Amino acid sequence: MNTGTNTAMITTTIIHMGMSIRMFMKTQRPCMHSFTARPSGWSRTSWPKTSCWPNATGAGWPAGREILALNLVSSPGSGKTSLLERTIREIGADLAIGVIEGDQATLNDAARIRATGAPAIQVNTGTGCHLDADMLARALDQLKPPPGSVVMIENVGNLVCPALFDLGERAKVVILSVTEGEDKPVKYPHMFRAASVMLLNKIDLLPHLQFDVQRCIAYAREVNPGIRVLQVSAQSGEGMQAWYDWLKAQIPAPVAQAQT
Ligand SMILES: Nc1nc2c(ncn2[C@@H]2O[C@H](COP(=O)(O)OP(=O)(O)OP(=O)(O)O)[C@@H](O)[C@H]2O)c(=O)[nH]1
Ligand SMILES: [Mg+2]
Repeated sequence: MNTGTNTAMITTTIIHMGMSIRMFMKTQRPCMHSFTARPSGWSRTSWPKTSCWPNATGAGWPAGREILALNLVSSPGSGKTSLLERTIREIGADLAIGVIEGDQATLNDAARIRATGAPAIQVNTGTGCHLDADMLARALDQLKPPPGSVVMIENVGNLVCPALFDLGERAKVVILSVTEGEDKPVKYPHMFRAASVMLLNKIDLLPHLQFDVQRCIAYAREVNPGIRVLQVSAQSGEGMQAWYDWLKAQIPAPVAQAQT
């Protein structure tokens, strides 16, 4: 084989390698992010003049900027957006709440939140199955939550990978609805272990289901003995006061006092 042939072979190999790497990068690209919507509605709540928010446990944007961020995680359809809609309608006058909505596609959930008067940014993850810190940082740049506000992050509906990503939130709140079966905490232990609170939603449906609430709670405590469990219905409003009490308790005293 002469030098010319060798050079041609090497060149062809390099071109193929380049194509393969590009193909790999394309197929491995985790998410297509698209950020939509203009936040509005922050002005309806008065803001504390001082901000004394302590650092959240997760290092990140929200903690550094004195924002209380909660990461709402669950399987699809457990009622995350319904819970947020009711929460904003019922206590949105006391707490400044902004929302970041994560879904693979559509602007539906951000539109539902905006209909309550709260600001919302929709993040579409394309093929991605969770929000990550980069997506969150970009969404926060658009949301521009003021110091002392609450940012609710509705993660992509999925009980697996959102458990593994720290978004700088104060806490993960896992929502499990009674239509999903009581064994979910032991089947998806990482999610229930990562969460500080489990909201057992759709309890208005219990009379129609074979769902053992006590067994479900025992399963949750088996994987996470410290998990707090609140039984709620985002539809009827039953049990929601306990959720509001927990939420307000996450707000440090100086800021809470400044808001009154
Ligand atoms: N009966 C009953 N239905 C509820 C309750 N909460 C939510 N739903 C219904 O459950 C369905 C899904 O609610 P969503 O709030 O869209 O659930 P989600 O978790 O935001 O869904 P994704 O964003 O798609 O993951 C809707 O039809 C709601 O009306 C509840 O407490 N009781
Ligand atoms: Mg939703």
